[in-house]
Amino acid sequence: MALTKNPNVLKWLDEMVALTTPDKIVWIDGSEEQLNQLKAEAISTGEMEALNPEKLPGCLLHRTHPSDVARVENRTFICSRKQEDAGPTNNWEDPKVMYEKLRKLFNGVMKGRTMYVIPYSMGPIGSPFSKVGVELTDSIYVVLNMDIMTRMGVQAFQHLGDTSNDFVRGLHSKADLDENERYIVHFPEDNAIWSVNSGYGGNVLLGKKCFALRIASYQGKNEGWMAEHMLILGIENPQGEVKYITAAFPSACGKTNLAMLIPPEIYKKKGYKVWTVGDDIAWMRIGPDGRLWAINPENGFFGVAPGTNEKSNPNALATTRKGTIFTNVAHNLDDNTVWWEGLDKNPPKHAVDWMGRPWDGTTSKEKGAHPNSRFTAPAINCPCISDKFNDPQGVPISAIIFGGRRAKTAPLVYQARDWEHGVFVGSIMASETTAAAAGAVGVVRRDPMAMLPFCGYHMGDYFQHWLDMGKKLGDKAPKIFNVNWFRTDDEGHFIWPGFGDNMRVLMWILDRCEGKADAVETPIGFEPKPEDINIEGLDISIETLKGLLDVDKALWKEDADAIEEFYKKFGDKLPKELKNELETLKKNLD
Ligand code: GTP
Ligand code: SPV
Ligand code: MN
Repeated sequence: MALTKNPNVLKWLDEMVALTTPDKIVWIDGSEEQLNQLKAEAISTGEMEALNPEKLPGCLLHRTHPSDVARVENRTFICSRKQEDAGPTNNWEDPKVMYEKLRKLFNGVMKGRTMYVIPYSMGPIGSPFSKVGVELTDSIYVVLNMDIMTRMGVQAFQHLGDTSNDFVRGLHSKADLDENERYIVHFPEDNAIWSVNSGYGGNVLLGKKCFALRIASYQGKNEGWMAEHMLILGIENPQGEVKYITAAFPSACGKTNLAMLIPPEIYKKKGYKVWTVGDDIAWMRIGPDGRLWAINPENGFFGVAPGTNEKSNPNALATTRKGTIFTNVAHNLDDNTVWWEGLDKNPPKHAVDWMGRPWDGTTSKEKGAHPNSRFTAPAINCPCISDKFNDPQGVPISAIIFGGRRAKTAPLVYQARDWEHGVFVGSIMASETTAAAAGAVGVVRRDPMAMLPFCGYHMGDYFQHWLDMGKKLGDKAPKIFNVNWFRTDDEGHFIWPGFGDNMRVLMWILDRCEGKADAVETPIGFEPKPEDINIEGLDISIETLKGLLDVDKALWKEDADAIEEFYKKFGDKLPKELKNELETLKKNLD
């Protein structure tokens, strides 16, 4: 029975049913009973495996097709009516042409299958920030993941109401998982997303990157707010005051880890605490007080498994100990648990690797888990979840941090001189590519604001939107910083210890926001004096820290040339403010 009377939903559903011709339609109400049924069904067909009920209660294992393990940026499209509106950084096709192509792929695709109708809210139900989506899918895996990642079920239809047309229409089918016919397509002007021939998270959990970033960034530009690829965390001082920070790092560059960090002993014993609001996406609006406020539109964490362990990120690990779905990790057959590279030093002997093949972790040279294997874990499991996680108003942001993986060039931390310079700093972000997207790993590419694969419109207009938001925020704007945890020495080892110790850098950042810390002016912005980063208890010297903060002018001149080249892409859509900032950088370097 239909869970809504909303005629806009019903009409669209009729059209999609006529196109895909499922045998059966199941409305997802979000009840425990229904979810248990679906879990049992997925287990009975082998789509999912139930894990050890004592060690990992309520946890499931799933493997995607080996050719379907990451986002596919070359098959991801922004189909705005005008090509210019998608801009030079997105794949584009005329919506008419694309709909026609996709209709062929979706035609009758659900014959013999069930269509699940998933209503969901991005953001807390009832929050002015929140938005509703409906995803139609033929995958139980998608339903169970959406349950963790969003506020899913009948409450979302209640939030939408009986007449509103403001919901994102998502259509997904695994089809045959044919990678040559795989398409992840966004129609921003239609509020629609069509995804076909994939079963991997970022391509099929349509509330996440497709809606909450690509469609939402477009909505945000039109409606005067921001959708960003950012974590949100709170730092509580010993007096109990909490200051909030957002940070944009590209995929697999440390957002989940920073969002859940454990303070080093020196801060812990003074009474500092860190609270997680979000680990991947922030929706930000200007509040009644004129400050920038952020919510996390998600309800769970779709985190990178490899490297997650008791030392690097104990909070993330604890979050995954119940009610979690593991995708493409190794299956330990001895005790029916999961394993991945970097979990511990005891890989299982009797195991199955991420491709489903028998695997002996004590002898095999191959990896047991895929480098982009993931956990889908409920946010409420997180030991450091913020008490503002469900707050409909979100949290006020004091600082915005950009960062990426740079072996050289970018120093440990620097501060932008002002908002306009900060937008420049975000726009010139570059990072080495990771396994989160299909393609070469370790290649440096420009990834403005970590949004290169996620901006749903022309990147030049996106820069302008950032500048416009800054004008509205005026002197209430958050301060902007850039960090790099990934500088390496001549042997390729990371110099900075990273993880929990990143808090030492955050403390300087907060002190700067409160006007409590000094800085030195460099050609690229303000940097801490080395003695203003607390390295007590670390075995790195002040000399090493100086090295980490060093601005190599020759490298930066090369970078300035590369930025100039990159900027050419945007033609007259490049805001003049950014052109001026580049000129200033060049002058400063001379
Ligand atoms: P997405 O979910 O893809 O958006 O990734 P993310 O930005 O949340 O990255 P995540 O925190 O999952 O980290 C990805 C990888 O970076 C993991 O292998 C981590 O171990 C590693 N990493 C995270 N923080 C640090 C750090 O401070 N230093 C070093 N050296 N590695 C880090
Ligand atoms: C990312 O790639 O940035 C992720 C994982 O957070 S995905 O959902 O696949 O986009
Ligand atoms: Mn991400």
